[in-house]
Amino acid sequence: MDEETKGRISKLLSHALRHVPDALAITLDGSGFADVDRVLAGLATKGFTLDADDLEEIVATSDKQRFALSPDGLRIRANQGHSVNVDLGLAALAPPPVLFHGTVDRFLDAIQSEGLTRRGRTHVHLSLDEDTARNVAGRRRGGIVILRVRADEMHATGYAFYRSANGVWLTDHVPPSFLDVT
Ligand code: HQG
Repeated sequence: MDEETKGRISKLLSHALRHVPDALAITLDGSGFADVDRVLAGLATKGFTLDADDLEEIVATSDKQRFALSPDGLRIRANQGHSVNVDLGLAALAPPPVLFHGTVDRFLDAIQSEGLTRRGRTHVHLSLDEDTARNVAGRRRGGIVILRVRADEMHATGYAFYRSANGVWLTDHVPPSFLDVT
């Protein structure tokens, strides 16, 4: 399978497993998993004929490790990024002292007044390093702004943090008092 095809399938999977399961005629269980057989059938209706081994390869080679298979290989889910309400079962963890969030200048006034909000996803997404944050912001139009999140102070104040299976840090809300523009 060529890289372009893999990329297109990966986009369809992200969309269905994070936001619109109906797009592939699949259902997600409470922890976000869909049956691999149903996912393959859904992809076939979009013109992508692949088998479970091909899907496993897409999961294994995904640049951001966006997906995970269940240990028995029969189910698949997105590791993060959901807007549909799923419980990924992540344990609350102490975060590193500082995390980063990449955004663009047109959002800055709103962020400085209300903080980082979930904006339709189940969590605010934070990056471990500045380069990753810059890449996230780079997908948007506008001047890139990198925000530094004083995660250790937030955690000490009682805010919960989670780390997804692909290393994205998640929290519910970052109030403006814990943010610095770099
Ligand atoms: C902004 C990638 C106005 C926020 C990465 C962002 C990530 C506000 C946008 C994943 C705001 C939300 C998520 C406020 C936040 N007022 N704007 N109060 N608070 N914003 O896409 O973090 O490549 O939901 O700065 O790995 O950009 O898809 O979040 O610009 O984990 O696998 O509102 O996307 O993953 O945008 O990116 P998103 P995000 P994938």
